[in-house]
Amino acid sequence: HDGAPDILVPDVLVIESLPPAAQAELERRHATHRFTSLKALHAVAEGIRAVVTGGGTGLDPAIMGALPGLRLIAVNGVGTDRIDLVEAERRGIAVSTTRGLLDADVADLAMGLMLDVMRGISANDRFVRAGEWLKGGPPLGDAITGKKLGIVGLGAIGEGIARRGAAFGMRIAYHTRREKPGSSYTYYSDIVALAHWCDVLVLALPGGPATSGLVNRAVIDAIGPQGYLVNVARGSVVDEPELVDALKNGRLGGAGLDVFAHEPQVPEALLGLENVVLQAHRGSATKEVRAAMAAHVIAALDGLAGS
Ligand code: 8YV
Repeated sequence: HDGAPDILVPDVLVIESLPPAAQAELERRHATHRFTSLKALHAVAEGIRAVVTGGGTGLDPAIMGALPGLRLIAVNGVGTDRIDLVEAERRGIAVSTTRGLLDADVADLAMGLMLDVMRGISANDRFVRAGEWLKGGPPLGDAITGKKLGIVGLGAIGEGIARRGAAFGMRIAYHTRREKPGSSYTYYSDIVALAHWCDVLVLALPGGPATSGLVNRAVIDAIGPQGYLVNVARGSVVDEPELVDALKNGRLGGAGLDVFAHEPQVPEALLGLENVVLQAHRGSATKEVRAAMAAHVIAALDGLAGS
């Protein structure tokens, strides 16, 4: 032993809620505390060995600093863009994620957002419910089959989106910092060139400083008034004021958005737009995947207890 405390049953600070059954299981196995304020945290800080946070929620560096015995950050997600990984490593804090568990469901939602915004499914639902059909037919949508799908980020989620798009008869191209060896899809080293080429641009890349604001006005204008943007990545990847302005002024054909710069706040100007589909960060939000993610989080905590 290096003199580190024996970690028998780690106290756990829960920042990201797990599904109720998983939360009950977590509380059965470990002493858990909910984060309410740094002041309240200080009362239990000494005993906290682990934190459960979310992919979208992150972990405030001040909290990391307030927990001298922290040994594990268990992310209920795959995005670590809001966790200071350098600081965690410096402090000897392990970071676990639910990598590999949510790829298919996020890719499914991306496909759903494409279908919805291009065919106007949600807009048409509102149209029928409002009795507008009695007065005449709704506007035509855009076909999916045969269209050009541009994907930014070709990790497991991006690959899943590409497979789904190909199954819908779409042509596929992608942009990443480096070309993916062996990929059968067309590579664009320049995101603006990909945006010019495609009919719909889907964002499936990590958040964080390296990608912040990557989808700027030039990219949005390259997609253009007949094109669509779908974002299942992070709100930070898009220049959100530019996106709102382009949607309001018809410089972008439409958007399917699952993530936003300041969740759960969504720009007011988007709420009334018929060519925008809005989701509350639902990428991994299925019963099956969230149960699997929670089981993974609890296993990581159990592993700490046994260490
Ligand atoms: C979160 C996400 O897991 O995985 C991620 O990084 O953004 C989401 O799937 C979810 O919001 C729970 O924190």
